[in-house]
Amino acid sequence: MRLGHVLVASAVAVAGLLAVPTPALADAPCDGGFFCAYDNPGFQGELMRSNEGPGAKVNVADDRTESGVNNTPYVWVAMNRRFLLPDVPVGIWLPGQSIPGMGSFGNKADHFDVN
Ligand SMILES: [Ca+2]
Ligand SMILES: [Ca+2]
Repeated sequence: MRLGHVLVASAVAVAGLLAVPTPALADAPCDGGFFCAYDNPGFQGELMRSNEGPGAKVNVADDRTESGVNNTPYVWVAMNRRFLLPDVPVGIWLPGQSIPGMGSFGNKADHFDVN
């Protein structure tokens, strides 16, 4: 019985650790009206900031983006360039959305399409 309680408590603790909330926009280091891309998870190491609008293709250092903040009213799509194949999306940011880590899609984007 006692062991059961310990196991339940451990499971709850692990679940709490996994449920990492997206930081509030006010905490993200990206100015209002801009999209910012970062070299590392957690919005560290800014690679690019832009306030381009719909239709723009915004360049970023190849294969480095791992997090981003979208403080624009537009949709930003991270695109990976492929040899002899169409570009493929590796991340999408809705207006106002922050993504603290792209996981296995990180370190692939070569430019962003703004929609
Ligand atoms: Ca990186
Ligand atoms: Ca790439």
